[in-house]
Amino acid sequence: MTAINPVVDLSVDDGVAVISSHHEPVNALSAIVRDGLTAAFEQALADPAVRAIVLTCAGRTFFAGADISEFGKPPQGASLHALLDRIDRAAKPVVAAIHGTALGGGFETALVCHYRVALPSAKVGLPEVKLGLLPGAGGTQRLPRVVGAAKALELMTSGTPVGGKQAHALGIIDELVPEGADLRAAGVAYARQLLARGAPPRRLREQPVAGATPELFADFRQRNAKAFRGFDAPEAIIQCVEAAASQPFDEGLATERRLFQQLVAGVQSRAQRYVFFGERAAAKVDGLPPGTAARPVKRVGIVGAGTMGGGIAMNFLNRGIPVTIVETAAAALERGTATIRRNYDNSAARGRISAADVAARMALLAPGLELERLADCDLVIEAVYEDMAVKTELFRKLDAILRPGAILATNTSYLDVNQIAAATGRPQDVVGLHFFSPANVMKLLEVVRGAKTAPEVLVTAMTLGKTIGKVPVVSGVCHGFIGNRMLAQRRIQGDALILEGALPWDVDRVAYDFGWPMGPFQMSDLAGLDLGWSKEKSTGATVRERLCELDRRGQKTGAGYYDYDAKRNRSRSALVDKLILDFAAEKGIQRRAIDDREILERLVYPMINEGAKILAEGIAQRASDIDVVWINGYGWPAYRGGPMFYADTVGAAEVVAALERHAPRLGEGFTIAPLLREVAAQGRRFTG
Ligand code: T1G
Repeated sequence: MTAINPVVDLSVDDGVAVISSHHEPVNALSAIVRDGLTAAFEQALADPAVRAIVLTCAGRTFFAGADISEFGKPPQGASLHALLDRIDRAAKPVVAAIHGTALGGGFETALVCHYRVALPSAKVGLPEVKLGLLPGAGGTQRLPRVVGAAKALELMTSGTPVGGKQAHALGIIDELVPEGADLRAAGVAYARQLLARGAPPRRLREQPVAGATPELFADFRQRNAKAFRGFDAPEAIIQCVEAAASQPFDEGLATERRLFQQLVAGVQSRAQRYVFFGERAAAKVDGLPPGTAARPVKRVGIVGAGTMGGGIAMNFLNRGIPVTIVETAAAALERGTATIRRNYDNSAARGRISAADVAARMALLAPGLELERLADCDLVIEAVYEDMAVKTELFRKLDAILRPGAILATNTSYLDVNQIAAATGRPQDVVGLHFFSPANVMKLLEVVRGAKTAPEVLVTAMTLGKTIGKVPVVSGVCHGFIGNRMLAQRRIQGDALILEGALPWDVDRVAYDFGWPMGPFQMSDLAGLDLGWSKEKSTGATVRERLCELDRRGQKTGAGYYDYDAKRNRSRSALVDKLILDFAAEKGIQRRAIDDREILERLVYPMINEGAKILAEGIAQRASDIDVVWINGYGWPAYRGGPMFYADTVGAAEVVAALERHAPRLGEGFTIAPLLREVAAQGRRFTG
């Protein structure tokens, strides 16, 4: 074994060379790896004793892609393109031996190798689209030549990897190596078989692209128009596959490179790369003693089997963690468990899970009517009615029932977690776990750190959040935590704008065009206008109250700010437009023409301002946490990076200037955050 450099080794044994990379943590194709591989291949290809080469990686995974942290910086080290071209044209067969996650440039490296073997547990994929990029090392030209145009389009525009077995079935992997077997040895054995039968290097560049018809591309664009809306990368990928089908291989490669360069230099990819690292940074909790260990969580308890409680329970059942769910009334309990069952049956009907999975998950669910059933739980999450008295009473009871060391969590979306914790004798074991509806789908989990929450309780919450497939983000205690506190600013401005001269349709159109899946008024109709509203206490003080009094409570009543047909398609309501004009007149508001720019600035900039306050107060650990919250919990378009990244895109000075311009209309008590002024004055950025 020769160490070519600190991260790449080369060994030769009886005619077969093994080139192996060991670059923690994921064998990213960083400059040092490319340098090592380039030198190793030169050596192996020049060595007459070598007749075949195996490329493999040590550690937890085959190459997980290009080194994302190198993008946007001056190029260093050997070129990946030159290396891959060298492997492609090699006169000796090269076998890739794959385990873990061969992604992006890592999978492209495997595709340029002439043969591929893998463990069934391996995953291969091209997730570049999630970084606002396209596979820029030949993937858009080689993958269609293996799986056909249609499948290649699907894999590259979704960015979703496929498992070893499916990759084998698709013809990507030539041989599956039994799980647990020595992959390196299996790779060498496969190379020897190739030599034994005199198999030549097999180059994908020589294969045709199957199934590439103009209809396919037109249909694909049309079918995905909604999903791809606003993103630049998907269209570029489609153009690359079209080039793969219509141009000679090297011209297709040139098309790929040109489009890649455009994307990598653009703000969208910069935003989405920032989000990639932001999501990883969010997992890190500042100020914890090093080596703080998580407590084991073998059984979870849920109090409340309503929409949130049921959704929360599914997250744990999906991961094989037993759940005891408790309700006060049998009917509510039956309704809750039936909803969970129905959700699973729907997933099975769509082929997402099997009937056996449904049975296994339901078998882990233990419904109950007494809190005492929770005594053996390691973690209990309450999802009961949002009322402080109800929550503190419940925590007092749980405190008496649960064993020492158990964690008590509240799913409140805005109440004071410290006050809830103070209702127990163990505030150090209390934490907020704020899930987002639908809780079994939404990725975001706000982990609310109370004043007395113990370090290991926080670590347990963060670790568990990742285990159940969430993006956990730490928030301090304040009204509405990070997300809802900023959302309130957008709601205030939306409500003001429709009185001053705009209408819900206009505000929602601007928000939609900005990239949100829907605007604030359509979202309110979806959530229900009567959240927190009571008929008895209603006084018609707001447009929203008046709509509820008219039984226009949102989609669920077929009418809210908009009218809805049976298919829930929305349309403008002349009645609502008139109600708003009358309401404004009643309040003596002189309506005026409001342009889209003002609407957008007043929806977004007060949120950024609130984000700056949240940062200054230490409620959020870092600006990227705020952005990760908004992208994973509130539909902020990923290609805009999040509110704080967007502030840096338009410039903090521009945000301050616009807020000063709109100040007379931003409402009483609105103040510009000192941190925002400071960042603007110093020409700094929030997001580094
Ligand atoms: N580059 C740089 N750092 C990376 C990295 C990468 N490709 N992948 C992971 N890391 C870091 C990550 O920041 C974290 O660091 C640590 O590794 C562990 O990651 C030319 C253009 C592989 C499935 O998009 O999806 O190739 O926080 O916490 O949950 O066409 O990482 O510890 O300091 O995520 O076990 C394409 C990205 C690149 C794959 C492992 N590749 N990575 O997940 O660990 S673009 C990707 C992942 C490209 C070519 C193009 C995941 C993972 P730290 P982790 P994990």
